[in-house]
Amino acid sequence: MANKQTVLILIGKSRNGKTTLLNVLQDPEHVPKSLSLFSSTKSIEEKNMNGMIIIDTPGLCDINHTSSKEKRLTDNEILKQVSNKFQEYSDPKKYKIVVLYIFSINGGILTQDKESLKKYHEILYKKQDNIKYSFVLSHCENFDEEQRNELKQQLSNDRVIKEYINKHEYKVHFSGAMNEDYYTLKNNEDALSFYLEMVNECRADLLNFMQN
Ligand SMILES: Nc1nc2c(ncn2[C@@H]2O[C@H](COP(=O)(O)OP(=O)(O)OP(=O)(O)O)[C@@H](O)[C@H]2O)c(=O)[nH]1
Ligand SMILES: [Mg+2]
Repeated sequence: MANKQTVLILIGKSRNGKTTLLNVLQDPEHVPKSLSLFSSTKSIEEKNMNGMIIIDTPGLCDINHTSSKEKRLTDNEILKQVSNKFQEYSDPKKYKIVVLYIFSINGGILTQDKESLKKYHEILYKKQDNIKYSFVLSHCENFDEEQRNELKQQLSNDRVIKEYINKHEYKVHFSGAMNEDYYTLKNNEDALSFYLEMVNECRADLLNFMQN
């Protein structure tokens, strides 16, 4: 797939860590904003990272909050826009597409995740040489390689997820991010360097998957 431009599409349920992953890919030491209740990405955003196009999308299944100035898109509107973006980059001579479905291990994998996955899969899945799919488990900065392998095993044991992995060849990757709290811990030197090492390991593994 040499000389083709890589297009990364980040999808998943709201608050699962799509935007954080984008930021960590750009800067491994990025510290995300602290947790909030509502979705923050309101529209599709496209970034260029060293020639790679990264498309961040609003998450599905968020609650509609009226206090926000910007109206939230409905799930169907989001799916439509993501599908249009996918079509825009679908020329296999020019692009290779990497679709990353983000799960958060923070709250576990929910029914909403599986429902969202099914909807995205319907509009984004094509068995084509220039398109790859992977799940990413976010919030993994405090898991070493062995623990991540254990998580991967757990994920592949799920009846629904197993189908995607075995039949449609979805891969499994991990991501993590630094956190404000990590910097305020006492005697935190070792913990800090451990978290950063894990963030970097996950990031390197993902970049390798995307670029090859
Ligand atoms: N520690 C840690 N926190 C994370 C990670 N990913 C996300 N977070 C936290 O979760 C919050 C929500 O993550 P976002 O990246 O905004 O999630 P999103 O999927 O872009 O959310 P929407 O745009 O609302 O759909 C962040 O502000 C962080 O506080 C991670 O890998 N590690
Ligand atoms: Mg976001």
